Amino acid sequence: MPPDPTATATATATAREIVAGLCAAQASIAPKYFYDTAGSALFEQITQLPEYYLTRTERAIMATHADALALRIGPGATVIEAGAGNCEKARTLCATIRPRCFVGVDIAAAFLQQAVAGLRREFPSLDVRSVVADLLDEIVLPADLPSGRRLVFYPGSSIGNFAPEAALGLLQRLRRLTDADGALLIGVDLVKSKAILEAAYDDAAGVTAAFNLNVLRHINRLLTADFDLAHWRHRSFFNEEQSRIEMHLEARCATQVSWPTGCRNFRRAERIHTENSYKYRVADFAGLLRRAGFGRHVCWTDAQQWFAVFLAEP
Ligand code: AVI
Repeated sequence: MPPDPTATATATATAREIVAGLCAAQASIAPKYFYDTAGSALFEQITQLPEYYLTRTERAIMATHADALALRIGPGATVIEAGAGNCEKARTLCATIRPRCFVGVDIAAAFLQQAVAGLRREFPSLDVRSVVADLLDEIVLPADLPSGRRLVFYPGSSIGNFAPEAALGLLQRLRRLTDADGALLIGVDLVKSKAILEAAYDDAAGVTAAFNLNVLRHINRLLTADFDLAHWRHRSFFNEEQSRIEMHLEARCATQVSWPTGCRNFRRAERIHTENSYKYRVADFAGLLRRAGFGRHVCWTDAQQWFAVFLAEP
């Protein structure tokens, strides 16, 4: 079979983007490359770790305020989940607000198809759709979505993986998905003690370390590169000035990585920046929502004020 020109162009653009990151003075790998099959499974494990309070705290907040949410949204809405992943959180939300239609949006096509198929089986009367899209681009919804209220759902504090200006851009894109009387339901991790934050990103069982290191395996496949995982260690810390957890891979020794068109040498202790996870104060995130065009919101938090769920409306 002749090579598919679109797939070849995408692979070339991906390789170019990865090489640019590796060759920059401060080397970096974009966090989207964490999520190959192994990385997605490791992330699932992270969400169940005792140190990773985010997922269970968000779930508890949503359970506490389920009735208020159902009352505010009403039945028969269209739920649009950005970064739907395995649609696990959508299950609980759909059981709570009983929407007419669900649209899962994610960049990982195969994973998404599988997840929406599961949702269809569980909610046979729900009109379930899927849209394969990168949240960095404008999201184009199916033209034939039912009329009625739209609820855009962006859980898990994934907004924290964008720098504040990029987060604003994404919130503006999500605002464009809601219609005049639509709403956004979004989970946001809050600033808290350094010790709690740092433990959440460097757990005792080493799952976050395995998740971080796995990105090199994925890059080896995408770029036909030869990262030796034994030469790298997981590093993470809370950068208070920037209000973000930073994840890096640090060279244990002087090492070289090569790929078909080039190579880079790393000194011992040199780092590759792999992720930022911004932590917000409630007032600062509320300000971001206002700038994105959401004029009103309610904010629900847990008793410790570790995590916030905002329901924002234009
Ligand atoms: C997906 N995202 C919200 C996670 C976070 O907490 O920033 C990714 C993650 N990285 C390490 N642990 C979890």
